[in-house]
Amino acid sequence: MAKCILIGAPIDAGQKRPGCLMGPAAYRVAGLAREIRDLGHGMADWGDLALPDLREVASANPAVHSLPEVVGWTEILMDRVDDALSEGGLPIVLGGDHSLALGSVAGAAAHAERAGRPLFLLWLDAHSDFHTPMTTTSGNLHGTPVAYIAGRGGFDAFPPFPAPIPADRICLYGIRSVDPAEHAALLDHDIAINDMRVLDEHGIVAPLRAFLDRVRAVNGMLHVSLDVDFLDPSIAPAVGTTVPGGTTFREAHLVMELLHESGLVTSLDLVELNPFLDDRGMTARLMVDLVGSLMGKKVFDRPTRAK
Ligand code: HAR
Ligand code: MN
Ligand code: MN
Ligand code: MN
Repeated sequence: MAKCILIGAPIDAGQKRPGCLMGPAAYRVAGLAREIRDLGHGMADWGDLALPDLREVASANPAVHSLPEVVGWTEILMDRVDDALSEGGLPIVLGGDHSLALGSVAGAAAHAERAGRPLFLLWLDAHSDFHTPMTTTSGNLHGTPVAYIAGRGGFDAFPPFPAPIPADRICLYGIRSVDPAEHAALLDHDIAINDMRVLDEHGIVAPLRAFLDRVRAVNGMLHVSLDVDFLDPSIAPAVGTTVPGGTTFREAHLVMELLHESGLVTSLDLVELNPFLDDRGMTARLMVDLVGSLMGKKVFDRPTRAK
């Protein structure tokens, strides 16, 4: 059984549409803690983090906004996720926009380095989030975490990433929106890109199994970053950056069930939920259900037969 630790990260600063800061509250209202407890896991809620005093940091790219805020969140999340892992917990970071992954994955990386274990990243998202603060044209830093995690340059204002994750330990899953600058940079990196074209052809299972096998082979730690827009907008409308053609209800649950069965997940982000855009809480509830599947909820629990 896992010891889950909820860490609220009410971050809006990584993009321009207000509302993501209500995400942690929506997950609590939708019953996330109860869902996890009812499955028999340990559960602690560390509450919502507060933004520390801001340092003045300058951006060389005038499009970038809210840089001091995002740097501040990165620093505090890095510390708290590392703390949660050091206590033997499974941190679940409740966003907040996807810029929170700059800090959560940095914290997981710091811990993995001390533990002497390789860290892998599964990025469940419509977007590749592979901009640097120098290449983004929207200036929205939620579009940059994968580049930071992979050790790309241009993040001078941020704490140095503890141990950049080699490209072959990163798996982008479900993507269907990539900007030209991201596309060019991805061609230079050996990141597994399972865009929807690949998933349509091979199905949702095989590419994920292949990645999980690689994690298991080296006793890796696995951080999963789940962006609401991984899901099709018809079932998950509460996100500012909807992209048609996302994963279905059943595909998303299957991904979570496979992750549970793997036993490999060591930390998790739930990002980009904007409750202001939701339809009677349906997206928040679906995200809670998906966490249920990730934590072992099954329709029918087959007892293992004695041989
Ligand atoms: N690539 C676009 C940009 O940089 C959109 C990024 C949207 N990112 C998220 N997270 N919603 O995946 O502005
Ligand atoms: Mn600490
Ligand atoms: Mn994202
Ligand atoms: Mn996205």
